[in-house]
Amino acid sequence: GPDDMPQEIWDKVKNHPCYSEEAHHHYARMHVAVAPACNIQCNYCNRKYDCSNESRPGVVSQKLTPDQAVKKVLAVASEIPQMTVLGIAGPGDSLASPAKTFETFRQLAEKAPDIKLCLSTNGLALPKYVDEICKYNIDHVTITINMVDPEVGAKIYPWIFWEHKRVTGIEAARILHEQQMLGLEMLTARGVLTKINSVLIPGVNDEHLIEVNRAVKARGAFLHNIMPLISAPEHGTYFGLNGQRGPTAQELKAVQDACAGGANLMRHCRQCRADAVGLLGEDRSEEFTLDKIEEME
Ligand code: CLF
Ligand code: SF4
Repeated sequence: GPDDMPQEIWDKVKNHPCYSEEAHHHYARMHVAVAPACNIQCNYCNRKYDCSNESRPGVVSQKLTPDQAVKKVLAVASEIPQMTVLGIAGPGDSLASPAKTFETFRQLAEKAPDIKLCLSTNGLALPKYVDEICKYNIDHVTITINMVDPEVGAKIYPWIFWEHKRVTGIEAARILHEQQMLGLEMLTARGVLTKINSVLIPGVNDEHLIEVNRAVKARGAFLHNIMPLISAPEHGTYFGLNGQRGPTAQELKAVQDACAGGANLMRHCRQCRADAVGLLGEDRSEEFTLDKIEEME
C-alpha cells in the first residue's frame, strides 16, 4: 500500500491488477498475442498452445499482427474503461519476436499514452532489449525464473537458441541463468518494476525456489509469483507425457510460506491466456475477437 512504498513506486502499482492485490478488484488488463516464436524449450511447454511463462497452458490464442493488436487495444479501451494495462505475454516469448512486440508498444505509446505497458519474457534476450524497453516506457516486466542453479535448470530446459546455435544441457541452463540475472539487474538499475514468475515443479525445483526467491530479492525484484505446474498429459508437454505431476494446493502454499520474509509474493495470479481481456479471472476475450472488433467500427 501507499504507506509502505515510495510514491513513485505506488504510482506504478496502484492500478496494475497483477502488481497490487487491491487493484485487481477494480482494474483490468488485456493481452495481445503478437509474439509467436520462442528462443528456448521448456519441458512444460507445448508449442501448439500459449507460453506457460505467464499463461495457462493448453489454450490457443488468436494471433494478431501489431496493427490488428493496436486496433483491438483501442476497441477494448473504449468498451472497458477500467482497462489500465496492456501486456504482451506470448503465445511464445515476447522478446523472441522483438520487431512485432516493440512495433505494438511503439504504436500504443503514441496512440494510447495512458495505458501502462507490461511484458513477460523467459529472460534469455532481455539484456539486449533493456534500452528498447525503457524507450517505450514499459514500466512492468515479468521474467520467468525457475532456477538459479544450472544443474536444476538442465532438468527444466532441454535447449536454448543462442547466438545462432542450439545449445543443450547444463551449458544452456547456465547461459539462460546468466542472462536472466543480468536482465533483472539492468531493469532494477533503470527503475523498471519487475515480477518474477516461477513454475513450481515438484521434485525438480520445489526446495530450490527459496534460493530463487533470495536471489531475485537481492537483485531488486518487486514481486515473486510462484505458480503451479499444469502438466495434464493431454496438453502433450514433455513433463506431462513423462508423468511429472503438478503440485497440490498444499504443496504450493508450503513453498510460498517458506519464502515468506523474502521477496514479496503475489498470491492472486490467475494464469491468464495470451489474449486475455478483463478483470483477472473474468475472461472476456471472446467478446473481442477480430471479427467482432470489425463489427464495432
Ligand atoms: Fe499480463 Fe502478466 Fe503484465 Fe499481468 S498477467 S503480462 S503482469 S498484465 Fe497477472 Fe495474469 Fe498472473 Fe500474469 S494474473 S498470468 S501475473
Ligand atoms: Fe514454451 Fe514459453 Fe517456454 Fe517458450 S518460454 S518454451 S513458449 S513455455
